[in-house]
Amino acid sequence: LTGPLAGFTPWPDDLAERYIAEGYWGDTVLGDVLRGGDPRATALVAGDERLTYAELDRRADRAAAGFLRLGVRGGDRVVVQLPNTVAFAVVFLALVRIGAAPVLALPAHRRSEISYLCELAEAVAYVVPDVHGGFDYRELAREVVAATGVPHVVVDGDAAEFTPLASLDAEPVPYERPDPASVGVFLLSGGTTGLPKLIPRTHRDYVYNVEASADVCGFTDRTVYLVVLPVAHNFALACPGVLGVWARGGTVVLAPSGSPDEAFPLIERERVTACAVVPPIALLWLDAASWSGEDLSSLELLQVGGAKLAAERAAQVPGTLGCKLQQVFGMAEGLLNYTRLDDPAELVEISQGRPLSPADEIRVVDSEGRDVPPGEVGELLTRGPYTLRGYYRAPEHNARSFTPDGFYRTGDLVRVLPSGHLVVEGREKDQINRGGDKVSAEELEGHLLAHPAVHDAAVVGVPDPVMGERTCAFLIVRGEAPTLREIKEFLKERGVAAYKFPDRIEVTDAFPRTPVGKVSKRTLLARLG
Ligand code: J2J
Repeated sequence: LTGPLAGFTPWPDDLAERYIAEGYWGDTVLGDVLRGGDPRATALVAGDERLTYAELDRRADRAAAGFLRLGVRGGDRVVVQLPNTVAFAVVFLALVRIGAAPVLALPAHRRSEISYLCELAEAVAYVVPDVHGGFDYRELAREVVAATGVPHVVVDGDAAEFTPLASLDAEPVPYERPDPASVGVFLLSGGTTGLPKLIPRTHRDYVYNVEASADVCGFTDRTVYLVVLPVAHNFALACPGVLGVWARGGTVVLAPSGSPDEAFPLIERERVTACAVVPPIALLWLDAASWSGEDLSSLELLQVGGAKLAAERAAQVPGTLGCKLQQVFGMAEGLLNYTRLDDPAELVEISQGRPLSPADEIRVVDSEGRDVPPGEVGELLTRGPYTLRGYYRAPEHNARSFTPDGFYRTGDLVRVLPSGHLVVEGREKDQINRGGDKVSAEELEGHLLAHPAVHDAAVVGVPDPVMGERTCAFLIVRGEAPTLREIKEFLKERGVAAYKFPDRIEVTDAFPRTPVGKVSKRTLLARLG
């Protein structure tokens, strides 16, 4: 295969036919999701800006014309690194409408991640804010252009030498509607390898993901959804997220962060009904609710996912925040598990939900790939109408990440309750889940090994009451040991996103090994006591 579909692994024909015949996949494309909304209703609130459905629709069509004029075409990839702003909404919709796939980077990513994404995706453009969170993205863009030669940089705000996003606001032109079977958007994988992976999501599988999620979560045109996680993350974007709200005609309110002093006033002012958070934010909210003066009574649903929420804390949510809790165990690769709105309280507290779709196939297997007896812990494998069949342009990694019959190996250890709900019991993959942010141990070890004083490195997740886990790097050094501060400075220089920095380093003489000679991270972790 060449062209836009090269590197994308399609579903086998027989399954694709079944997903169509059974109504999971339709003809709707991502750019259509908000077309059903009442044109006068509010689609988006961000700061002082409020856009109706008609206004957002028009802004998207105008930007689509601007991107076409810039030379962006259907089938192209564009790396989008925008925070929770109107620009994200407009750029995302514009690109998916013309069939150019946004590659959704997080605001925290830096030169190392962005350069790699631009190269892997052969991006024709890179979209950034001017300055956000005290960081100048135009400087990052200069480095990325120097490293990759990405042809266009589009800047929301003061563009300096680059293309202002405002200049793409053009008279709408007709454009070709993308094929629903084509890749609509690329999401980033949490990653377990040296380099991040891209997840191709087709229009039809992602639209199904959005629609089915909106149904399970009871979203309607009355829904007012607060975005506190990065909108570029699958959870906040599509589970049901921003796209799910638009599909039902509700209102999206963008918050800059999940901090109670920013989120709570917005909940009160906009009468927010639903929100998705990671466990550390849920814990902050549980603490802050008792002393904050804001009226949170509009809140009906708090979705918590990305990392495991302790059952004791889960049990406090309804009483303390006055809303329903929904646990969400999801992944950008596809499979979503939700507790249901009418599940008994106990299931909502102790489980991470059950699969979204009747067509989701689940297996729980031992290390030899055999199904474990019902109720026992094993690795979760899955395939279904919205779970990827391969990472983008990663044949070797795909050979390991999927079974021969197309099940995705999640690397998560789960057990299945009689009700079909899953309980996440741990992880087999070499990844740290730092409050929902995923850090690939191998990727971080690779960066650490580049430090002149580091002879060898092994990265582990250390249990933490707030973050779930924090990152500890065990180092074997030559000469004088670097300090944590020096290591962070070094990683910053290398252009690594700050959430991947170790929280702690431990210098050691040798790594314990498993019988097959791999570094025993379990033993390393146990050394911390
Ligand atoms: C334990 N581990 C969890 C949970 C995710 C909704 C919600 C989350 C994500 C997400 C997402 C967990 N308990 N409740 O995309 O749409 C860990 C698992 C999983 C990995 C996926 C969504 N919820 N996890 O977190 O792609 O290890 O997606 O495989 O970032 O997060 O990470 P990510």
